[in-house]
Amino acid sequence: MKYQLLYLICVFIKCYVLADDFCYSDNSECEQKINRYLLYDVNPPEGFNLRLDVYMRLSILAHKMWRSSNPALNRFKLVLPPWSQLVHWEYTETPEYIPWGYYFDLESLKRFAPVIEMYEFFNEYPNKYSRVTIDEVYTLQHFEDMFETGNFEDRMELKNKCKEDLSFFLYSNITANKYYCLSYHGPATKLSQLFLNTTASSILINHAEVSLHEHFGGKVYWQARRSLRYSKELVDVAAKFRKEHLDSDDENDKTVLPGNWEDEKPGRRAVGGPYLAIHLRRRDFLRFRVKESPSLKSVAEQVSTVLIRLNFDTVYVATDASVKEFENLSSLLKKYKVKTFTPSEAFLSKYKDGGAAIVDQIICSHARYFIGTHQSTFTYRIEERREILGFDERSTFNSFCSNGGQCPETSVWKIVY
Ligand code: GFB
Repeated sequence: MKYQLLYLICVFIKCYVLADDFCYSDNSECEQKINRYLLYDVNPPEGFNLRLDVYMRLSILAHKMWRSSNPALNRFKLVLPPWSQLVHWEYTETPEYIPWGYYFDLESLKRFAPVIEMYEFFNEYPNKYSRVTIDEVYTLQHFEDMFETGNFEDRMELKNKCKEDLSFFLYSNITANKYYCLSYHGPATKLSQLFLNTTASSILINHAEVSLHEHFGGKVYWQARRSLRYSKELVDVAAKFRKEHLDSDDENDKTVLPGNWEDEKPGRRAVGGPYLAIHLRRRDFLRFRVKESPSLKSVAEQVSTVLIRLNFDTVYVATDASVKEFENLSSLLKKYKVKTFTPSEAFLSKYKDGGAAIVDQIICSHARYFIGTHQSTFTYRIEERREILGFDERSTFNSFCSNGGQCPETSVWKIVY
């Protein structure tokens, strides 16, 4: 009797497993099985805000495929690579995988493109003994001859060998069936051509930063950017700081946005809080951009000039400078109120450096006037958010001048609806 029962259980399990391999049109669980997954990874040394730009390129690809009537394309989900071991952030030996939901409002992202977190992918995707096998991996690389020949036309070509060793993610439980090296020049949206003639259900694009924007600064770019809203928790932390230290809130500053980015309307009504905000990039910028980086004395002079012009006495400083440098700057500005966000230990243990960076960016984006660091993607993301909030562009696109008084020409990327 005991054995008969065991046999019946085995037959039931076998039938269940077999049935699971077939798709019935009215079976939604089954529908999930024919999902396709697009994963991507970025060159390890790239920083947080360039990675966000790469996300936008890939999310535009995912958005366009999602809207396509082609069944080979419209079932792709874009898998968000967790935040881990970024070179500019403090990190532990054992990788920590911070999900996007800690930093961004996933519901908002999902209104633009069908994105999922990596842990959701692990739950959905078939795996054996917790090992995931990705069907196809494409490692992108630049064409070697591009600069010699001056051929900047869109093109792609499979190569026998990659220029670098193949590596992807920091996961030890991910392997792949097929690896390809792909010399590539063109927008990320053209990658969809690769997905038409394959039945692979999971595809990883490695070195996704090689792919470009289709229309940088165009309407779809801005939709992707507008959907990339920060998480409510981080917005709340920044709002509390603004209220308590900067006398700033959305009602008075005229920076209230609708709950859904799709309902945002063009307009330049934002006034901003009564403070000047600066983003002062130091660390590696001091080493690699020696001539362009102003001394602290010069920064203090430039800040003071603007504060006098605005008739303000408060400056908010967002910076990656050392504590010593920050103290020096504060003492040079001792006539004024110098404010900065210092995260608590509890905050840092949950959100790490990335959370502190976002809070700084939010606070800078609400100031009446902003000065950033030329060619820092950290500054770009602040400028974009100020465009979304509806500031006069003259209060946004300003960069620090160098010691010699040379002031960089700040590119103005106005919002397009
Ligand atoms: O975002 P990010 O790559 O922009 O800056 P760039 C690197 C990191 O520095 C950020 C920290 O992720 C932050 O952790 N950081 C910079 C800041 N400024 C601030 C700030 O004001 N507040 C806080 N809390 N953190 C690129 C690099 O940096 O510059 C590239 O990604 C390269 O690797 C290039 O080094 C020269 O565009 O400024």
